[in-house]
Amino acid sequence: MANIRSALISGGVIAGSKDDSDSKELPAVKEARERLSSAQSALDSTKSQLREQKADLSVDFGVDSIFRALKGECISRDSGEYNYELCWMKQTKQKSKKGRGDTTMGNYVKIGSTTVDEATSSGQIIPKEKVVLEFANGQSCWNGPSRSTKVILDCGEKNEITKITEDEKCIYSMFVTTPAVCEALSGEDAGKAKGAKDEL
Ligand code: MAN
Repeated sequence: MANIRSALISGGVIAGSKDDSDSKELPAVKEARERLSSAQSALDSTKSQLREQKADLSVDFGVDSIFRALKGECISRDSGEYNYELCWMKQTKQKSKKGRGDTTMGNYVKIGSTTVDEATSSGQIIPKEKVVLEFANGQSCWNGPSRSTKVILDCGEKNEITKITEDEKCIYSMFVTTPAVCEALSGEDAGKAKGAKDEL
């Protein structure tokens, strides 16, 4: 009797006992279980792609999505105690040179604008409108606000951080040049960028 049962189990006609159900289950059941598990992982991965794409659609990439191409790129500048990093459309960071770890200076929120006083070639100071990438809700400052950064953009041939200032405790300005804002600027600034290119 026992021999007949084990022949039926090994032939896949009946399932084994509870204890060995994993190894001895019917091939059709095993196959169905495998199909279910691979369909489940395909569903999970599609769901996570959907989540990522929904999040991406909610990001402000500017007129004509001009800043989309910069997403995922990072630039940095060595300044005083820290290396400062801008990961476009994502985060700004202060990285300790003494191995004290990184401090997030803000997560990307939106595009805005600000007015900056600028000297003309004749030395006259005039207010100029600049495109700003706003980063907020960074690491909280001891006895202060969450860190935030205004990334003030200017037309330039390279993506480059030119200056960082801490205007108030934990509130930073990062001055950055990029070709991404050249189109939006006046003839004078566009000429400046072209001049930079011609010098190469
Ligand atoms: C760190 C840096 C500074 C900041 C202080 C505030 O040292 O993030 O920029 O002013 O913390 O405690």
